[in-house]
Amino acid sequence: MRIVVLTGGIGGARFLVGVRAHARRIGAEVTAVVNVGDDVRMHGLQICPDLDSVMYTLGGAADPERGWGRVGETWVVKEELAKYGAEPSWFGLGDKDTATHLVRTTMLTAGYPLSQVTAALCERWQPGVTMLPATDDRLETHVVADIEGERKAIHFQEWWVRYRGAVPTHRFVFVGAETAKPAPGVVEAIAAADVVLLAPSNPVVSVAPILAVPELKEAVANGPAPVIGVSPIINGSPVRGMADRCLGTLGVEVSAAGVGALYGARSGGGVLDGWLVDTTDDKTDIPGVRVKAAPLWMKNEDLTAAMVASALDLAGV
Ligand code: FO1
Repeated sequence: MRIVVLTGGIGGARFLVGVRAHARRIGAEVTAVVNVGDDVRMHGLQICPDLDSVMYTLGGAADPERGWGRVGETWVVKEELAKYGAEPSWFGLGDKDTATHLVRTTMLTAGYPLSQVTAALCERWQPGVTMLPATDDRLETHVVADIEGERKAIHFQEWWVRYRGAVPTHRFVFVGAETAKPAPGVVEAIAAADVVLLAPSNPVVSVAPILAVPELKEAVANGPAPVIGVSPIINGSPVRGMADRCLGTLGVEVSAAGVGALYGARSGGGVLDGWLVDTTDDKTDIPGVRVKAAPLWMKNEDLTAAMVASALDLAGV
């Protein structure tokens, strides 16, 4: 069996740990198509937070408490940059993490596309799934927000890390998405998949930028594989992160039903065939979508693998 997962950062990475565990049990292959909208250039280095969260988590090197970057991290580079007064000072690069950004930036500067750079980095981390960026092209999430009384478009990282999303926010823009092409292997993986899963990642700033790549969306929406989404909202609250702020900006209810309706049924121009919700949300009804309830708290690998089994069951594969 071939499983494709559209995913963002830490929530998606934890979901992928369960996907990998379940795939090993049933002998399936997994391809993760990862959001690049959070990517940013800082201090001359190309940072890919979601690719790195997935790679470090599956490679057993992620910091479980911070939720991003490397476990056992040190911060000498950050401290030294601060002593130079180098901006942005609100964004922290750990020393170990910096090595990843140096290798990535060197390879990108030498002309390798992000997909090949990611494959090279994964040789070290052996994530056990094929990791593909959604696109090799520039695609960045920008946020239109009021900053000190002035309406501006700022990079997603500035909105989230510097302002913690706590500024009047009007919309999210996926700069470059319209002309971006799916990275090599993405459309092929979706076309050959037995099931496509939407990880319980932020629907607005993790999954939406992936689906904003026109040929990628087309491959998912019109492909042969059933598409099953896993709700990132349990009983009215996001599993983690800022999905509530993002959904609020779009005027979408922070609920399993709200996010399911945002993705929409494939039959109605959306992407979903099935929507897996938590048992506390078992009354959820999305027109045109099969809804199933299962425990969705990803407390450990076994519980997460059980969630994945429920998603495959819903897909009928
Ligand atoms: N999150 C923070 O809250 N503060 C930081 O200084 C920060 C630095 C950082 C560096 C590399 C990286 O891969 C991620 C980093 N993050 C940081 C996490 C990141 O901002 C977001 O949580 C994700 O982009 C959302 O998935």
